[in-house]
Amino acid sequence: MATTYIALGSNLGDRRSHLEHALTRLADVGRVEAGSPIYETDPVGGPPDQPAYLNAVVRLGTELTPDRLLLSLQDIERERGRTREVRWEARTLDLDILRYGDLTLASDGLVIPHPEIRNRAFVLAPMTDVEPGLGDGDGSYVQALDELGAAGLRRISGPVDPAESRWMMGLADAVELEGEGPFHVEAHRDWSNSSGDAFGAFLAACALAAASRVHPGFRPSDFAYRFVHPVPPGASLTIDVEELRSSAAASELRIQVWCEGRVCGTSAVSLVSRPSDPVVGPPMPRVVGRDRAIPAYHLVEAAGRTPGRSLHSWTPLERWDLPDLASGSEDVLRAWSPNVTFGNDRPDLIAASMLMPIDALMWPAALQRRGDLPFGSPIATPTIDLTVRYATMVSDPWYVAEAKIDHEAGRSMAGTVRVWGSDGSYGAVGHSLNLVLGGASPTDGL
Ligand code: A4P
Ligand code: MG
Repeated sequence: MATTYIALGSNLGDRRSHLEHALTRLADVGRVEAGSPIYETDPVGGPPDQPAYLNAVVRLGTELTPDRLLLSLQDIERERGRTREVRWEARTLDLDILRYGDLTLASDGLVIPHPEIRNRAFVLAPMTDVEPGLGDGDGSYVQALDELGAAGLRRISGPVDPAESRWMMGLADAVELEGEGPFHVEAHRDWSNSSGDAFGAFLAACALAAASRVHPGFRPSDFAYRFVHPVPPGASLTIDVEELRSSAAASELRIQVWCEGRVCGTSAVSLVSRPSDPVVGPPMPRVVGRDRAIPAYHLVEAAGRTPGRSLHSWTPLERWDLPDLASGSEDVLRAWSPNVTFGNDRPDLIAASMLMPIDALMWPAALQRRGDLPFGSPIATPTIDLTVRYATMVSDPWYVAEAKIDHEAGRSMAGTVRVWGSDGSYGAVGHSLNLVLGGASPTDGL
């Protein structure tokens, strides 16, 4: 079985359905192992005034030879009415072989690796989402992407759920709120799981999205969240916002997230009309390169747990890097968190990018070190208390987050999370207090 990377592109007709068709059909051609989120991208080259593209990359395991694979891809293109008149003209569906194992090939009809990989951010970004460690003789693709820049790319979905050959919902879409409140949102299955992994981030993002709807021009300066009860996937949430104080410069809100007749989370948000004053924090820690990052769910699996769907959905959005945890010498987790806010400066997503290390990684890290909780036993976190102080959160391609376990005793664990921008500026500090139940079914005793 060869591991291949296939680029998907469309800028004509119902672009999303062309990509979805391709994903379904790729599952007939081989095994879809992973897939990037969908990006909307500015057209590169070709005739002027072309519509924007949708692009994605899929990792496909296949038994087909390169020539047969190309023929199969061209069949799929034709099923979507692909015609070829002018080079780089608008197209319903374009499927290119980027890599085929370690094969190098240059024949008349087929060049592998695809010669343009390094010149195209619309290929490099989704490709390194799927596999941050990829590169060639000229260096890593992550570095090539850093040099090229990611202007003109916008993420519009979550990554592929390989079990179902579909694109998962991105956090921004999952918490899209309508109207003026109370707000209603479905606990989307892509962002829910019984142990709460990334779900605290989802609820926090709901609260922050509600706050930003009430005061669109304002940004959060202080944020506190208490995750009180687990929420079943698919449940209907109602989000109430009460304004406690307001002026032209600032507002204070209390937010309650209701589920099935009871409050599952409460939040307090302070908003300001202009960015808060810079906070002087510690310098950004040394981190290893993104190309050596470890997906978050690998860590959870290593701790003997089954990662929930929402944790998978985070993984390709984030490139986790945990040098200190790996060595076991320090109670510190460090994570690259690039692109969570990519093309988008919504503070709810920025906050979610900070919640992740706490929510998803701190508990398994503690588990790994605590002999009293055996590997493989389910854990649940019935409460999470999180307070965040924002400094200057700017729109930035990526952030570095650091989560440090300050204290753990019995079933509770307290920690600090800090966030830096890629320029080294200090972004935010959060404190979290979690109650961890181990060895019980996630909903036992709640
Ligand atoms: N071919 C050679 N090597 C390969 C390979 N590794 N994979 C041959 C697939 N095909 C390969 O391709 C022309 C010929 O390339 C094929 O007959 C095949 O035998 P095509 O798909 O018929 O024509 P094309 O796509 O117009 O040309 P090309 O050179 O493949 O263009 P690209 O590289 O696909 O670029 N901007 C954005 N934002 N997003 C895009 O997806 N795509 C293009 C097209 C331009 N601008 C874009 C995007
Ligand atoms: Mg092509």
